Amino acid sequence: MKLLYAIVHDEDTPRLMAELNKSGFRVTKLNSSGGFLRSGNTTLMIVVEDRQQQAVLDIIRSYSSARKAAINTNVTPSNVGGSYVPYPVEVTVGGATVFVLNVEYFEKM
Ligand code: 2BA
Repeated sequence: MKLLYAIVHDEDTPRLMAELNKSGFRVTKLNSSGGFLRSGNTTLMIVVEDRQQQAVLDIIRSYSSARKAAINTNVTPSNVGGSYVPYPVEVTVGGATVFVLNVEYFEKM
């Protein structure tokens, strides 16, 4: 069995969860936030049989979209007398970041 952690954009979550459920996959949703942007994202936990891994990845790929985000960093150029100047940096977030782990044991009590 495999445990997939999929970090996805909040806005993609409802549709993605609906599509996973529609295809018979169970999902646990965790509210998370990225260490770089410090803004909210969603981590989905999905446990499946090995043979189902590709189908889950295909669904995640289909319903996660990449987006641009901007973050302000403070820089101190020498020509502004040592004061901090906000400097916007644009990054591309996602579609999805997925980690796949082996599940040693699984039981529902
Ligand atoms: P964040 O950490 O908020 O990162 C958002 C986006 O900022 C990243 O998009 C990437 O484009 C950029 N970024 C992150 N760290 C950077 C750095 N040190 N220097 C320059 N740019 C940087 P994604 O790569 O698509 O990641 C989206 C979210 O997925 C991340 O949000 C984080 O929550 C998670 N993530 C990505 N890679 C991870 C990893 N190796 N381990 C754990 N979580 C990860």
